[in-house]
Formats: sequence, structure tokens, C-alpha cells
Amino acid sequence: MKRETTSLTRRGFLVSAGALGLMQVSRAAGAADLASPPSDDCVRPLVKFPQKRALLELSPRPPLLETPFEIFDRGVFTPNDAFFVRWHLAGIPTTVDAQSFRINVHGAVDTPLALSLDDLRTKFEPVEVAAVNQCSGNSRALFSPRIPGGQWYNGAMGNAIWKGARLADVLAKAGLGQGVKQIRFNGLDAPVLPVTPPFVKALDVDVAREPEVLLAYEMNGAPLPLLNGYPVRLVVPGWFATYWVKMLSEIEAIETVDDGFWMKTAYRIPDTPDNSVTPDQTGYKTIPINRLRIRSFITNLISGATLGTGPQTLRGIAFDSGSGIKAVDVSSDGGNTWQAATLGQDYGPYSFRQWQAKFVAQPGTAYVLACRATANSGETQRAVPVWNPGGYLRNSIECYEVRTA
Ligand SMILES: Nc1nc2c(c(=O)[nH]1)N[C@H]1C(S)=C(S)[C@@H](COP(=O)(O)O)O[C@H]1N2
Ligand SMILES: [Mo]
Repeated sequence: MKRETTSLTRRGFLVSAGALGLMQVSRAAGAADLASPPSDDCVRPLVKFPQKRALLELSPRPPLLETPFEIFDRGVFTPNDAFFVRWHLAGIPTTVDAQSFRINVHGAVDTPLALSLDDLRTKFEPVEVAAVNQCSGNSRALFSPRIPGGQWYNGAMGNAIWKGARLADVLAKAGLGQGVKQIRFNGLDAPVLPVTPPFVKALDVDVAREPEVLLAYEMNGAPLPLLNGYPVRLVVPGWFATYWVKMLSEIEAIETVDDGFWMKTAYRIPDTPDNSVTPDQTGYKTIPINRLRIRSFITNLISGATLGTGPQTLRGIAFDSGSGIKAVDVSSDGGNTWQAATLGQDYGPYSFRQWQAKFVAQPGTAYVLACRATANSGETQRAVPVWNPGGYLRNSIECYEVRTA
């Protein structure tokens, strides 16, 4: 099968990448197998769910749907009907009554609240933020050795304008107790088996009170699709999507650190340099996954493409965890030499930032194209991919092997 071949070659590449670094590898035969392979999209079926166009199906129940990568070339914001979908539990309500829906704010607060959708819209200042929602396991299928779990390629992410009330304002209205350490969130989805723990996530209180953290009731100017968390979801700009609890129904202030399954056991990363380990490594400490790592992609071609000759335009996107993109560089020789790309409009530090670059393609030539983003924080992309047992945090430089006729 095509996918197997790709991963085996990629594995061979990773061995040399670890030993030599990107420069040398770019000259080796297997170099371009580092490439993001949107061409693999074709091995997964397209499936149509309510309020969604046909998306790539990883699982029907619970629904795991990936955005076909070409969508990211069409605009800086990901349309609601093309936005990826990820749920952990199979018990997802198929409708939610906006009239009777309430978010219960309780725990270590002065005044417990039961907020309706109308309360959220009218009693709190509406705020908008453009922000990337990216699954922790986005690109997990590119890990080598391979890792069980949702075999996402690069489409478990999306960028939208989220509108809602500040969580900080809601917490201020409830009045937090002195000893509050974390805020815990739960949604309307439920396990089908009693042994499965409910999907509960927690943020340290200082993170929860950041002004950009929203209880969002709109996405790109429309109500959220049910599968993306209608009627309200938590939006935590700059943080991995696992914290963006959908169909949010409970906000609880706690004086401890949450020790439920989804914080204590799942979604943890090694507390090691670059959060990377070797597959046989044991005995290291772990911490909950947290902020996004800087990434960039070429969006207007796929690995394996045949390009025209002469001046060619490369288009792509980049994002980091909220310092904003300072620069994107592109290479047409697998990372030996780099040239600055031109950045597109700035929609704020949590958004995708589009970019463009030109290169002149000679006839009958193979190129290994690559892009590398640098953030205002100084963070830049890794030359060698991370490895951890969750298949999280991929942010290495993506390469695309193309040729001209
Ligand atoms: N209620 C609820 N919220 C949830 C989840 C879930 O299973 N249940 N999954 C989280 C994870 S891991 C991801 S990647 C995002 C996916 O958001 P999306 O489906 O809107 O793309 O939702 C997050 N919020
Ligand atoms: Mo996720």
C-alpha cells in the first residue's frame, strides 16, 4: 500500500535526519519523504456529516473528520462546513435546545451562575479573536515509528474568527474564591459506557483569566456547527484544541489540580528537552500538553506534484502560539539555502498568517521545497521531528518533493 511505502521510507529518512541534520539529509535520496503527503488524502474516504461538506473520515463514531489540505489554500479562515471535527466520546447530542441550554458556573465561587445563551450574548461584552484550533495529534500519521491513535495528516487544524464572552468576565461575575487553583470544564457529550471518564479538562486559573479566552457562540460570523460545539465552546487562543471544550455546560472553580483521566493520564507530553523522547525511553516525567508550537505549510502544491517551468509562486500559511509570525523563509534545495517570503495580512497573533514566495523552476529538475517560520518570540521550526508516545507537537520543517517536466 502506498501509505506503508511512504512510512517505511520516511523511517529510513528519520534515522539519517537524527544523525546528520537537515542539510545533509536534503542531499540524500530519501530526503523528500519528510514531506507532508497530502497525496495520502486519497486513501481515506470522504464522508458527509450534517452541516459539513464532504471531509476525510478517520472514524464515524465518534466522528473524526479531517479537513482536505487544499482548503487551507483557499482563504486564511477555514469555512465552518470544512472545519475538522474531533470527539472522544460517542454520546454526542444530535440537537441542543438553545432556549433551555445553560452553562453552570459553580465550585469555589461566591455566586454560582446558570447562564443562558442569551445571558452570554447580552450581559457580557462581545469579543472577537482570530485563532487557530489545532488538535494535539495533528500530523500524528507522520510520526515514525508510527503511533496508535487518530491517523491525522495535517488537516486536524483550522483558523476561524471566534466571537463570545470573556471567560474572565464570567469568572469575575461569579467571584472566585481565594484558594482557586484551576478552572475545570465539561461539555454535554457523555460516555456510552460507565467506565469511560467524561471529557473534563482544566486550565490553571491564570491561564483561564487571560483576556483572549472566550466562551464562543459564533464562528466566522455564524453559530457554531453542532459538531464544532454548538451552542458554546471554550476558545483558548494559542493552546492546543484539547482545552477548547465543546458544548460547554459546566465551569467549575477548584482549589486543587484536576486529576481526572483527561488531565492526569491523557494529553501529556514528556517533560524533556523539546518534549521529545526515544521510543524505548522510560521513567521520564510528563506534563499536560499546553501551547501550540510554531508551524508552517505550503498550501498550493502537494508532494509529488509536477510544476511548470519559469517563475513559480509558492503560497502557504504559518502560525505560532500567539507572539505572531515574524518571518517565513522558503527553500527550493531541501534547506541548504533560504529566501524570505512575503507575509500576507495580519489578522492578529493567534491567526494563520498567509505568505507567498517565488522561485524560478528549470526544466527537467527535481526540487525539495521547504518552508520555515520564525515567530516574534524567536521560536522557529525544528529540523528534525519530535517523537513522543502521544504523537503530539509535530512542528518540524515540512518538505515537498516536486519536479518539472
Ligand atoms: N466536549 C468536548 N470538547 C472537546 C472534545 C471532546 O471530545 N468533547 N475534544 C477536544 C479535542 S481533543 C479537539 S482536537 C477539539 C476539536 O475541535 P473541533 O471538533 O471543533 O475541530 O475539541 C476539543 N473539545
Ligand atoms: Mo485533539
